[in-house]
Amino acid sequence: MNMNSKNLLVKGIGVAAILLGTRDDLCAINVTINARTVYQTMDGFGSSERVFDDPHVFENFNPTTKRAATVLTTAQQDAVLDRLYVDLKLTRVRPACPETALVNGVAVGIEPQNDNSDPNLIDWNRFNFAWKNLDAHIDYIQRARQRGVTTFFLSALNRETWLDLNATNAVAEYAEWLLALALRCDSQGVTLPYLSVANEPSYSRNTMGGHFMRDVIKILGPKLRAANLPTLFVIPDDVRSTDAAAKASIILSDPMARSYVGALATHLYDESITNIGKMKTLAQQYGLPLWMTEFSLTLAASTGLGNGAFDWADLIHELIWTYDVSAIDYQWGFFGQWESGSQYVKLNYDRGGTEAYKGYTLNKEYYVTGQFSRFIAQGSRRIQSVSTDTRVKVSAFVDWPNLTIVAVNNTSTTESASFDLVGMPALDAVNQIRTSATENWASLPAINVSGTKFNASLPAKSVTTFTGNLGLLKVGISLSANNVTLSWPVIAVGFKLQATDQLPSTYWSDVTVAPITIGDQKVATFEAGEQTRFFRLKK
Ligand SMILES: [Ca+2]
Repeated sequence: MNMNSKNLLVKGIGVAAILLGTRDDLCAINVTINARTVYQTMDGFGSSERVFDDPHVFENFNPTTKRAATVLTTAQQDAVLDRLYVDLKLTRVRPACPETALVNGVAVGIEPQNDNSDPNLIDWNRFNFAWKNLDAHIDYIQRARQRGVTTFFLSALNRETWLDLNATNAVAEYAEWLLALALRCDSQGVTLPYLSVANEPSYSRNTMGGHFMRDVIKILGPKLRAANLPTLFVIPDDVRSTDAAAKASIILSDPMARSYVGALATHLYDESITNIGKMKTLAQQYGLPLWMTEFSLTLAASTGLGNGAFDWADLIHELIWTYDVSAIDYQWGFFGQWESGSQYVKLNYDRGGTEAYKGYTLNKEYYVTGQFSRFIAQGSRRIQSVSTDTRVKVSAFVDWPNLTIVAVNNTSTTESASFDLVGMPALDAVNQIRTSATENWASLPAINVSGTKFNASLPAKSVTTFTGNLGLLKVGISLSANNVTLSWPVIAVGFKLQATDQLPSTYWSDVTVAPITIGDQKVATFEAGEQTRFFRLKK
């Protein structure tokens, strides 16, 4: 290097330093939150699940009990469930069930041999639902449901070894097997709202094609309804988006199969996450929610993503904001320390020694997820959020009267942002809760809102959640000529206009006039009658 270029280099550094020092003043990041534009309805956050005494959770085995060598008492299990479903407010469970294989030498088949040659006639004596075949998962769902879980679906890790997909009746036999599982759940008090035909049908364990899945749904859908079960299919729950989209296309292009589908789902392994765009296209085309049903930071490298907790926050943001994903399930809610990073709650034990349980650790991913899951209730609507700089990634949600704004800063510098709240009632202040390298769900001082704006500082590697209360939902009413016009904010999604002739009233009827949208208001206009009428908005 000659002297001239060295001088140039020094000058270059000097200029860069000046720019860094004043960057926040020169280019403040502006974020506009616009409640006039509404996107997907959020379905919640959850995880896959294995039961506490599954040997796989701890990668150990007690030959006497035939279960995991590490044992948690019921109270210790309850503490973990409380962290996941009470504190973190997860509302979804995805049991790794059924799993039909030899596990540590123990056959765990549910229908180890075909019950009979008639796929329309279940011989219950030939089925075994014991423990983690199914009944332990039903018990888990019940305990989770007591803590607020509403959404759960079985996803078959593999199928019975005797079932040859090319055999005559294979579709009907597989459908019968899934029906038996759904009926068993229902008989034990757990009616499945959803069911996945197979876990990762492009992976090696329960490989099957889109046509096979479509035909299973066409046989099983009517049988579920005949049994009075409302269960809808989650498809195709595949290992990666490209394969998921190919299989989902086959299923959805059949109108009868489509009518039994409740959600599209994919995992995010092996390829760039941008491929989930293919699933978003299908979700829009068929009017279905899109769920991301499994991902682990331990496999982030296969997608080109970083494996830090704030990379996970970035990914949650991307999925929700770019791809309109409405539900996000991490690989495990709890799991043994041997697979560190795959779980929200890490179960510690004396691995390789006594194998005794030693309490749990809440991973940073747990807290990062909580910045979303604790505030974005099921049924919340995402509203528009636009940041002038991708260093600050912001998503926003309304579940009237609650406004939630989640800001992710996954850079290595503190960023300042100015937020502008438009299309909604004025707020006095917003609360802020933050997780960073040194904070977990830290409650920070409220920030005053001036006019429609507030400013916030977002530390390096942090997720900040701002919450505000939009107040009472007010209905505007006006009379013009012979017409009555009622109006209310567009973001009060999920409310229905109802009317009655007298107060107090025990009978409110839905107003049948369909409202139109004008600006940020829903407006319903109808002819004024002779009688007095009272109106209300009801959720
Ligand atoms: Ca059978």
